[in-house]
Amino acid sequence: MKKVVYLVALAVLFGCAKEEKKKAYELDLDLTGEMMQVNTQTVIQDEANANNYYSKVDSLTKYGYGYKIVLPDSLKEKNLKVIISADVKETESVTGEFIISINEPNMNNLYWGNRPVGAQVKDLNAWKPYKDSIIISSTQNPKKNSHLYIFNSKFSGGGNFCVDNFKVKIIKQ
Ligand SMILES: [Ca+2]
Repeated sequence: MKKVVYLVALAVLFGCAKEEKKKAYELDLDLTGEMMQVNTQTVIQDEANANNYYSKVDSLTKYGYGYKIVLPDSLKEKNLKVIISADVKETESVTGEFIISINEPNMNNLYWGNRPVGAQVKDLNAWKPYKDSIIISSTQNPKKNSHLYIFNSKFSGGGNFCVDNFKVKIIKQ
């Protein structure tokens, strides 16, 4: 039976303008004691709505907004299902993706996975709801000092990859 052990669904790109701005620009803001925001420099104000903020990257910026999560021991050596949901928009090429990795403090990769949004999103210049998941096996999630990183990226192609309302849920299988 699946058991939801860890809900880190964050609406950090939601909310009122004042609150959003504060959160968006406080680097490494530790929201729960167990997670931080990463790549907050990619968060910009929405041209169409001054109350809204979202993450925008191109193939030069590469690394977009996301989360660094301290993996508790209770989740190590377990199969984890990581569920990602967001609103996404591509402007020229649908090459954006979500990256999921587990890293030791020296950034040695214990796990690396990706989910290209092109599998679901075909249209350009329109915000689309996106949801996908990835399974990390227990062997890829060893009992070591580690963090789980989840962020968006664009490594190739023209234009911008935009992400809003980025939420993550981790389920122990
Ligand atoms: Ca937003």
